[in-house]
Amino acid sequence: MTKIAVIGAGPSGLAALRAFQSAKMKGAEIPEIVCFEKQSDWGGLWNYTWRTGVDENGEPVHCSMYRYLWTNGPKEGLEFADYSFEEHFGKQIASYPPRAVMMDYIEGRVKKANVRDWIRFSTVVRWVEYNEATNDFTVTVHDMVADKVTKDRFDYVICASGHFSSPNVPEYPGFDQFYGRIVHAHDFRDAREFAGQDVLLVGASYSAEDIGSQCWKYGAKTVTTSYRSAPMGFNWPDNWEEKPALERVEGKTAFFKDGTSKQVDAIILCTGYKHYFPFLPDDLRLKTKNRLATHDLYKGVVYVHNPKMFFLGMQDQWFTFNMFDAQAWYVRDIILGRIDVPADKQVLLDDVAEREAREEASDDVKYAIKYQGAYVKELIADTDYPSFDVDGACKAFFEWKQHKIDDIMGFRNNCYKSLMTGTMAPIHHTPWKDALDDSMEAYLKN
Ligand code: FAD
Ligand code: NA7
Repeated sequence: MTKIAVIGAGPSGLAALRAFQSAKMKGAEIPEIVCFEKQSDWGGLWNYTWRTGVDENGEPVHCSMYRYLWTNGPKEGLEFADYSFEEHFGKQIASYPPRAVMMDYIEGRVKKANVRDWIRFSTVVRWVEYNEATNDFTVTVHDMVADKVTKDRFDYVICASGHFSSPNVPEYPGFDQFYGRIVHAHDFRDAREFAGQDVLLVGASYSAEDIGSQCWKYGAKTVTTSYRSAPMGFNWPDNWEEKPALERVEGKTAFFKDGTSKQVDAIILCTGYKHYFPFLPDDLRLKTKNRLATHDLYKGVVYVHNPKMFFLGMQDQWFTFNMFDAQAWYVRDIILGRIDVPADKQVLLDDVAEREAREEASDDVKYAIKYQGAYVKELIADTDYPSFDVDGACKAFFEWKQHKIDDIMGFRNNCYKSLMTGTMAPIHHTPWKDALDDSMEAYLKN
């Protein structure tokens, strides 16, 4: 029997399990699937832990999420096409759910699909090897509970190990002498730690914006963000300042490229993440930047140097859950023999080159959103994943972008219409900046 190894039970890996389970429900014969997950539970980044550094097994902690995290885009853009928020919660809910609400939603679909038994939890994938002679893979895993290392053979490998977990950590002159805490966003957990402090965040993307906003909301004295390329440029609160690139620190003083300086108590490096696959050898390891057209992936999922190896969710993300689904359904159909991958490697390489060139044709944000929307549509068209109004999702993203420009501390007070059920989300009962309780119970009181 054909065997498939899935690496990771985050939203992408779970999408793969759900894709096969849905084919089985419709009468298809499906391969044997074994999903390896190094954490003791599913949900990937959404599975919050207070831990930083290493986990209970001495493995790098996967979680990069923090307390009080609410989705940074409207939930209507990420909703599963086969499992709506309304189906899960029994009613429509507001548009920017906190992490715990999202985790419940992610779990709801896979509990319903009954695929938990397919997953081996607390099991770290240590190494994957391609066997030329037998055209299959040997996967070496470490079961942390039994403390046993075992090897098994698989016909296909689907890598869904995420790419926002291994921090990119630059060093600046003076860091080794700084009189305070220096932490990467990956290890940031509770904004209350910085209450009353002058906080400096290095970086100008989602983490800097949202962690800065958390610090502001939970009582930081001032927030300073420093950009390398371009400022975020929002209309920040009075105690928030944007500075150009950090150059060095001395004691508690941070010096910036424009010659200015500022006393800060703590530095949070919001400098992004690395695609990091310590379990993959040179011939299978994806090497790509965080971009919309990943390098070396035909249709964004098939590894061009070995088309029996797949990657899910490796793109930079406007679309998330429903894009991972589109990818998972597409990969499933390749494995089930419903979709052909061209045998000529040059065709695969040309596909990648075309995607890269098209991405690079414009750096306009709307273009990028439409680009990824077109990708989602392209994949969905070839499978039985329920089609949905992808253009409507793009429109929601455009509105979200405008809401942020209008009011960066208030954009989460807006609501959107579900593209899956057509129902309008209610306005949340409390403005985001005043809603200090991020529990599911508090959020669902609408
Ligand atoms: P992950 O969620 O990273 O899951 C990968 C899984 O693989 C993990 O469970 C991990 O333990 C497992 N794994 C890794 N290595 C191994 C190994 N060697 N062996 C076994 N298992 C392994 N998206 C949104 O849609 N909305 C948001 O608001 C949002 N906010 C975010 C906030 C932060 C701080 C971050 C970092 C990301 C955010 N995202 C958000 C994007 C996020 O990438 C996706 O929502 C989603 O979690 C990606 O799913 P994934 O399965 O691809 O990866
Ligand atoms: P991103 O979106 O990859 O952004 C990384 C930011 O860090 C970006 O502004 C970079 O600036 C900056 N950066 C990277 N390296 C450096 C160095 N060496 N010095 C200064 N600045 C640097 O990562 P995020 O963590 O913000 O977001 C990742 C995901 O988490 C995202 O999908 C969200 O949903 C949550 P650049 O623009 O390259 O000059």
